[in-house]
Amino acid sequence: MKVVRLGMVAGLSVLTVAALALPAMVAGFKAAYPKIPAESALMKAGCATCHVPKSTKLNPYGADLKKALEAAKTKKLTADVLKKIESLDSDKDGVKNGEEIKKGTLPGDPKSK
Ligand SMILES: [Ca+2]
Repeated sequence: MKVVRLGMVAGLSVLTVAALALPAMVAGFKAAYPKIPAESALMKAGCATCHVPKSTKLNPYGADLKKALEAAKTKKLTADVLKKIESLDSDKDGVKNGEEIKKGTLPGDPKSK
């Protein structure tokens, strides 16, 4: 019983951290890219820009972004950090991250390009 309760507490903590961290990340992303097409998949993606939907797991774009944040020794998502991975094609769909963002497609999802 104790183990189950401990697991629930740990699970809640993970959810709380995610809920606190992600809106700031989404806000940082949208501030860096104010011209994302309004009705695009990217504009609707929110957390799924960098994460596997409904998960804290990172998609390939999120993983590259994490590396860039670590290299810049920051946790704050800025335009400078985002620019560093624009020339990559994180999801390997043949379209570079920067181009995908301009078009409003998902840089971490190879089915979106
Ligand atoms: Ca893509």
